[in-house]
Amino acid sequence: MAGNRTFTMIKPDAVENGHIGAILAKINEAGFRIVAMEMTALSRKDAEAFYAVHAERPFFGELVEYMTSGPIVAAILEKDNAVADFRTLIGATNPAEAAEGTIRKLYATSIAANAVHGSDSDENAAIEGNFFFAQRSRH
Ligand code: YYY
Ligand code: MG
Repeated sequence: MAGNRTFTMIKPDAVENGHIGAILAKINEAGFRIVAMEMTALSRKDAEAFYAVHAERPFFGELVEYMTSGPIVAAILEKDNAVADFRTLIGATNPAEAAEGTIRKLYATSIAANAVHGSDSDENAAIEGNFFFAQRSRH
């Protein structure tokens, strides 16, 4: 059903800092149902492919370094209006600008190490979910 799923990653800083449980609790409290979840790690090739849309941006190298620096948790989440509601729950990309109570405000350490990913459209939610949970031969 269109519009009821999004994709998230709990990023390496949040995993390293012990925030998996707290972040999953906030996700559940906000009314999202976890429909798939995996703790894994991104290879350089995975990270470059996942963030290919940012390949020409000045922060791309740092982003790939960071996203391959440790384990992550990938998950598909279900809720009405999932993409927009999840972006509200995580807050602005730069945690310094994120609203009080948002996941990035609470748990991010910097704009690069900003604790969580959230899809920006229904189309990308489907692509990103499939990247982790359909294409098992990615390595
Ligand atoms: O969707 P969102 O994660 O909020 O931000 P994007 O603009 O898609 O950038 C993806 C990712 O890149 C962001 O979560 C952190 C990193 N990044 C950065 O390190 N420095 C920037 N100026 C912008 C983004
Ligand atoms: Mg984005």
